[in-house]
Amino acid sequence: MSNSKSDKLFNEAKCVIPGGVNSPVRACGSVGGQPLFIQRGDKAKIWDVDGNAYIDYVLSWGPLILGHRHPAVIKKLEQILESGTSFGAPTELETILAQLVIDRVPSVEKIRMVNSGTEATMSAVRLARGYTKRDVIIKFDGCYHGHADTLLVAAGSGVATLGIPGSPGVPEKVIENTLSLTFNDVDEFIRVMEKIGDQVAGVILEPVAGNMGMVKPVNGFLETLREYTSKYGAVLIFDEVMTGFRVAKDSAQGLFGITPDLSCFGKVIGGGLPVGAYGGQKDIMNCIAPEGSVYQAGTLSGNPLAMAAGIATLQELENDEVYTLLEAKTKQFITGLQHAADANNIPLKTGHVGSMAGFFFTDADVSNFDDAKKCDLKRFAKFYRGMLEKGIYLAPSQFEACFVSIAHTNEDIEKTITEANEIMAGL
Ligand code: HOZ
Repeated sequence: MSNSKSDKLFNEAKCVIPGGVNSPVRACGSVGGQPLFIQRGDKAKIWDVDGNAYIDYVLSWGPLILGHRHPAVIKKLEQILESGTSFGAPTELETILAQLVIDRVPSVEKIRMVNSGTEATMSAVRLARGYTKRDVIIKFDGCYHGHADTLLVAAGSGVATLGIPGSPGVPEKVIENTLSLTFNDVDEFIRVMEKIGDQVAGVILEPVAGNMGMVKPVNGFLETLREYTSKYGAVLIFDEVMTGFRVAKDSAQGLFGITPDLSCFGKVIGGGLPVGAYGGQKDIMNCIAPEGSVYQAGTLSGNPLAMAAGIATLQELENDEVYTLLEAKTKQFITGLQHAADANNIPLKTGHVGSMAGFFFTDADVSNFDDAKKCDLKRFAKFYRGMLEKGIYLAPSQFEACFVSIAHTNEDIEKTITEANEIMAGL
């Protein structure tokens, strides 16, 4: 039992917060540790309450693509703070952020701001159902779309980390219209669509899965989803909460050249403040109240501080060179990890898309949730703990992705690889 301030704060938190955390993976249960309580962050580093520094590859689970406390974000926040924190009435900031998204992502003609990725996907599913007047939603095993009842089926992220199939409290009746298929299984998808395609309201997926670890779409998978949803009049929903403005300036849909009907965003578009959004073609988006009758609302939706952080972040990402730089840094990080594993005869599969990366302790290819579950989770936990001791902060679950920011320096990444080499040697 350590005497660290983090452990003391965790024990206090457990008395008043379930599990001591406000989101389950943070409890670090699956990697056999206790959470660090964080005091501050700057650029690519965070410091815990005991004064230890860590190079951060979690970046608040993705939003901080510019690193911690980027001057442009802080300046914009300070400027907006002068005028107030929330009005529950429209401000120009909402239109500015909406326009920034629309300018970059051609499939989005109109967009509605909400407060989290969960709200975005939940609302997009409702919209797809309202628009098509159908009920069935198809998702994919290991994709996580937040914790709304309809989508909490064979989900990744925390649910996968805890090893539970779903959640008590989600009535069977509520999910009887949710079908979860195998990610990257083109034939299975075609078979299902040919059978029930005319009942399907929407097909939702993470175009690059990031909540079963990082898993890329195989050639033809996204194309087939597009073809068959169009054929049967179902709405194709890309959950770009994680990939949006991270894997490319025009997000995963731009990178892979697929145009979804609806897209969900979060993380990067909030620049570290709580934001979600869903958008798409005008004829679908116009079904939302008050223009249409599909209802969705929120007291803090479009909050000025959140809009400001998002605007500052997207403006910093305007230049294409930023993405080239992010990609180069991420490649350096992930190939370094691969070399460290190879040098120590540790089977490891690594990959990255833009500045989103992932690794699995296995010698087999990982293309779906079943593959991800078969990887060596014990080895992951040992690696995670070793890296943490060396000052490298990774997500405390194999079923999450790693993120790199523009603030990660060559020295940060070199240090990470050196430490990885040492830890791999002892695995
Ligand atoms: N499970 C989410 C990321 N994939 C959020 C985790 C957290 O915020 O603790």
